[in-house]
Amino acid sequence: MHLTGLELRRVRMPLVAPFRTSFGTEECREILLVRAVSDDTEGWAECVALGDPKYSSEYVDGAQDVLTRFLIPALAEHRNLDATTVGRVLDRFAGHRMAKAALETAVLDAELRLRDQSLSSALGAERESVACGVSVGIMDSVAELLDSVADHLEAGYLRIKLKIQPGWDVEPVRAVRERFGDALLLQVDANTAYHRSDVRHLAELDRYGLLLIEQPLAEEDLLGHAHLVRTLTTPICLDESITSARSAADAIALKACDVINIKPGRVGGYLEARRVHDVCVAHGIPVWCGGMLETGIGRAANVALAALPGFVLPGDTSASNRYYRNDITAPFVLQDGHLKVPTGPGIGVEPLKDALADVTTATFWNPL
Ligand code: OSB
Ligand code: MG
Repeated sequence: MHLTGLELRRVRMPLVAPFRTSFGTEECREILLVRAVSDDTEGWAECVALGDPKYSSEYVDGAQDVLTRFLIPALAEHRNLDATTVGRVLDRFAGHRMAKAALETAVLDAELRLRDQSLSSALGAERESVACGVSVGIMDSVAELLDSVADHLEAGYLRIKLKIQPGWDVEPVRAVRERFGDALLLQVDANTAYHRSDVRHLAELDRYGLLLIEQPLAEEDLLGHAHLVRTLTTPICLDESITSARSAADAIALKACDVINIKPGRVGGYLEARRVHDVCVAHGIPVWCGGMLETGIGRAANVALAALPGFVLPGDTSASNRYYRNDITAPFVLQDGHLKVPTGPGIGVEPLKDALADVTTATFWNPL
């Protein structure tokens, strides 16, 4: 495929409610979109980097900078581009996986549209819909949290994930269990907020029958997580620590996790995300699809990935209205706790022209 250029587009979208985690509060999503343009078609992707380098070292202005100065110019040397070639060309640059993922995915979307193939079928998906959970932020009070969880269960979500941090962990978990009962699928996510010295405190969560504890310790602390796996009865899930199929294989070999959260942006794209999935399936490690508060563009691709057979737990693939009043694609709507996997070519959705224009703050055209 001959690409004529790549457009970088900045959009700004207010969340329906502030989303608080152990690393900060997100009120408005600053997003970078990539559009790959060829003579015959175009492809879209969403870069999942957040505004600040707190969840990971990447941040949206940094992603835009590395794309503009290094990653896109590197593609200009190549006449004939497909997603696999993009991945190989970008490999010579260290890190910046979220920026690389966006570029590769935009090209992949365009390539699949030319072939008239859906992303879900290209990845080897087997399901027509995916089971959805919801990630519930830290709140000012337990009463407020219980109201929020009740609303999400009313909407049909099949699993609840509570964000936790020191001072907001055992008490909210206990209260949610007490109010909603033992049958509720419940898990927690610490986003690295704890230390090895907190092991005995974390073990207090064992009595609440959680599906898993996500990323309690630092990104680099595989041995600390391995100690937790041996010490706690609750399964340990890694998010931030898993940056590639190789790091997934290492974490599994070190017995540093029982479950893995796969986020395509974090591992450098959907092709690598499938390799992480395959490694996990080969080792009997259950996986689920994480989220980064995506618009419909990123969500469409995540839902396709979540339809692969190894995704045996409900994902953070919530409906559009959990995040945004007006999504930039046709909204993803929850049906019996599930989202439908798009079946059209590529990611299967396109931005709505007016909705996109309303939230766009800048566009940059990079000819190839
Ligand atoms: O750790 O999974 C996380 C959102 C932003 C950054 C990191 C995380 C999250 C979420 C929300 O938990 C997932 C979503 O609903 O998109
Ligand atoms: Mg997480």
